Amino acid sequence: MNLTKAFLADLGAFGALVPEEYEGAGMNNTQMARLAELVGANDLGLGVMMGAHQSIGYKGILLYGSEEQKKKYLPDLATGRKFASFCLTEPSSGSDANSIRTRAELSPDGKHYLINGNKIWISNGGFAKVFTVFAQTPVKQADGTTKDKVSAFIVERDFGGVTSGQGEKKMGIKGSNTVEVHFENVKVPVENLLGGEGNGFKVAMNILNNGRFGIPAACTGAMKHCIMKTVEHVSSRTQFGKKLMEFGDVQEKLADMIVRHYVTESIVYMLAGSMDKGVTDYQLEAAIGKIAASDNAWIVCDNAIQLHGGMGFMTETGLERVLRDLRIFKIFEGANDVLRLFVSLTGSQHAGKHLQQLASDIKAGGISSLFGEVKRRTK
Ligand code: MYA
Repeated sequence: MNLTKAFLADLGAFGALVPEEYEGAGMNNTQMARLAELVGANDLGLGVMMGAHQSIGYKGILLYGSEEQKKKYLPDLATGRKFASFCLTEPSSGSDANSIRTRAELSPDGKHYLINGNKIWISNGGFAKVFTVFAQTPVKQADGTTKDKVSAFIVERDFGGVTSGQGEKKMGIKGSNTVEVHFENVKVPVENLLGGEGNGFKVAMNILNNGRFGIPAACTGAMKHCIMKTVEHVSSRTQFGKKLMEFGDVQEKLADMIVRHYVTESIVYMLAGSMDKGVTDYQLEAAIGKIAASDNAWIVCDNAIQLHGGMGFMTETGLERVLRDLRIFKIFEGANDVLRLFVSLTGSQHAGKHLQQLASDIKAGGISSLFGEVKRRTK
């Protein structure tokens, strides 16, 4: 792993999106998607390690960091001299990200926060030196009361009080390190607040939105790998006197795999391309892409195993590992079930706001507003 890290660091693969002025590779999202695709085709566990570092681990610094924060942290992170982790999930807070219990209390002199809490399933958490940590902070409201709100912090292991648990035993992505991370009276300077006090939930959501195209890109690579292996197999294996590829059922399965790959690849590059063009409202597309990619990749890999027959079940063929690695992609970075709800609720929220406006227009302007709306919709 150390050799691989050094090789990838040399290529600039740990700082794909980081501008060159901070020692990054200065790629755009489309180029980063290509990188994720290549990595995903070869080793999804390595992809998770790279993604946890740059797609979410230090993405907050890139998106919300002050100039000082960027200068201080990005060069070490972009070059792989240091690694980063994203610390949101807790024992009692997975999909319900807003309910975290980790707390950050401001010191009486206002110079630092004291962070206490426990995070679980943290990718890279065993060796990361820099953590993006989400914690509840008491925030003064306009009416003078105080309310707990999530804030984001850049925490260094060297601040003291940061400990990591043993590597978790997992079904797949075994090459990626997954641990608990504990914060005990960690003294964090106020300068390390990220994105402003009380804005942490939005910071977390936007980091996730922004990094989410990495999963479809990695899944696209994995699907391509499965398809290529399957094509090789069905065009060389003979049964009942015919090549497997001559059987209609085999052709049908292969066509379905290719369709799923093409659809996912198209979503990846439409999303990454829109982001490169400066589109900022991509949260729905990112969620849809993540759902579609992880579901499609699972089906494609399963079909690849099926078309390989007994060989597909053998470790030596390498597909069972891809299937095990892919399973987590339906769960992490937003469980598909929750993201489906997010897609449908965001859609209805938009319609709801529009209808609310119409209702107040009718109250103010009478029934003619309703006729106007009916006419507009009929058109
Ligand atoms: S990291 C952990 C991942 N965790 C999650 O993804 C948590 C999932 N939960 C959520 O996303 C939220 O809690 C949900 C909302 C969506 C359930 N964008 O009342 P609300 C706004 C922008 O609906 P809740 C990991 O797994 C909303 O509009 N805004 O909230 C590691 C509202 O705003 P306003 C959003 O019911 C994986 C406000 O927030 C979004 O509490 C390693 C409250 O909304 C959004 N998305 O919950 C990955 N959602 O108040 C490695 C909500 O203004 C990958 N809001 O109306 C590797 C890939 C390979 C890469 C290879 C690279 C080389």
